[in-house]
Amino acid sequence: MTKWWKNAVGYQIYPRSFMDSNDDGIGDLKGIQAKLTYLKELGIDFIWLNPIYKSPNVDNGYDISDYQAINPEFGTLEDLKDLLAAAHELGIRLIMDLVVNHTSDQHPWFIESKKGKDNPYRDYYLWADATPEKMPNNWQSFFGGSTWTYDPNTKQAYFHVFAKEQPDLNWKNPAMRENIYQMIRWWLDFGIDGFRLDAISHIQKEPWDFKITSNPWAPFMNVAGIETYMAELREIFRSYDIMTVGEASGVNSKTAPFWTDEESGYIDMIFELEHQVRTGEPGSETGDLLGFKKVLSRWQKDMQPLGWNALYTDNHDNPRSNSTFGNETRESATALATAYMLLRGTPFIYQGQELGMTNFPFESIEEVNATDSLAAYHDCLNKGIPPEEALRLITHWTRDHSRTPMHWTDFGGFSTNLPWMKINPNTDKINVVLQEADPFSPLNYYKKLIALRKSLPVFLNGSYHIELAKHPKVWAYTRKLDLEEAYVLTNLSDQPQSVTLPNRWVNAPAMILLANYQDSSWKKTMTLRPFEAVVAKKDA
Ligand code: ISL
Ligand code: CA
Repeated sequence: MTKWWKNAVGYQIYPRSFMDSNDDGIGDLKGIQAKLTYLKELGIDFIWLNPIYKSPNVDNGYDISDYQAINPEFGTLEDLKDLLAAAHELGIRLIMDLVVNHTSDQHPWFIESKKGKDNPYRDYYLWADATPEKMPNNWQSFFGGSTWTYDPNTKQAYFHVFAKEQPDLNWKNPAMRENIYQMIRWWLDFGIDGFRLDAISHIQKEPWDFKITSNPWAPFMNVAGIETYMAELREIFRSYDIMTVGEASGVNSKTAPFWTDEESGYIDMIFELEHQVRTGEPGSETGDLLGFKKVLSRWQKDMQPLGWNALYTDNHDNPRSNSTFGNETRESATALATAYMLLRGTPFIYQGQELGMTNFPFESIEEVNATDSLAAYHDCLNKGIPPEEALRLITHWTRDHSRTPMHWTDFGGFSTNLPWMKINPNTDKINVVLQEADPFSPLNYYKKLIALRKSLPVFLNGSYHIELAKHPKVWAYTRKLDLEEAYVLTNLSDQPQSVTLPNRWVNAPAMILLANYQDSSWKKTMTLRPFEAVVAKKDA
């Protein structure tokens, strides 16, 4: 039987920026509940919520101080129960972020751990002898600076791959693991439908004397030995009817089928992180569309038939794809959607992507929130870079672009109060109210695209073949299942592109199923207009 999540479309909600129900400028659980019918009409089958747990918010909820409590800014456990029930009522499932590579430094385990070398929680984290001048090794963290922070009380340093307020848990410790497993079961018994596993490929580390050669992240990226922990997690996951998607950088397209094999894999699907390929100088890079096509094609090929992909263009860690890969038009928003949503895998839509929301025009460092961007800004200043240039450099590709509030109306409609982050001024042109009324809006196109994806088995189970593989601007592919064949043709550039369609696409009559221009044709040779997308099927 086909697992429910294979034919499902997911929607990622960044709770802080989705909908505010109590006018404090911060999105919350009741706000999400109020918008469930919007998601239902879009065709969404499940929601992934970014972390809503108790947190000091150094990394916006990815620093958890209590796994089993809700951050009061978002509401209560009761509110979550209500949301879950209301979602289930509509046939929408809900998965939560599972952040177990690290906790907050305010988590009771770490507060205990810090107290002394013989504290029972000492080994819940990773400590090693150090001096203020000399850390145990020279590894660098993802957010900049050493992976170590010195603690003068015990003359040791603790390890963190992200911010210093996010100490890494020690997965070698069975007692720690048992606590984490209990927490996971508690949530699954609560009734949620699965997890997105945050930074899961980092839970195993190389020995501290490991020497970095080229890849600075090698010492904590999919390191051998992780299999033991993943297998233990699999045991828990397999005893529930849930879905799991892992953010697993370092698990490459060759090993990912093993991770996601339906019979023996650890998790159901993987978010690869390779396709966010950039081109250009720092501070003015754009997305590399050819790189995007190449990476995703390789994953499609390597993941069939055993593995399963999680498909996405946007998320809370990247700028808006309609700005980095597109040209901020409805055509680019819909062409990108067509290109990735008909691939083999489970598609995710990040809030606002369905409207073609764009990057934010940052004008001041006060508008920047992301921990890593702020650290990078201060780094620039320390290097003597003038503040204006530093702001340009760090806001060009900051993840804050995707974290501005959702555009419900021409003035935002997110909150009646000042929102925690500024609303993009183009909400007057890009918003739900306008797009619901416009039959050709990205929102209405997404609805058709989702319905199309679900209507034909070829999009669920069909194999993937790339066509016109060498074309620098056009991504064309076939999905094939028995006698059924679907063709996806997208011009991923802002210039017209001439193409000669492969013979197999034109030998038999074809029927256009969907297009983002109103008068698209299907001929052996044709010129695609900027960001034109056409989906057709063999008419047999
Ligand atoms: O491995 C990486 C780069 O090759 C990193 O991208 C890393 O896997 C990623 O940054 C992890 O992101 C997730 O965990 C972070 C959090 O800040 C992000 O928002 C989250 O998506 C720490 O919990
Ligand atoms: Ca609120």
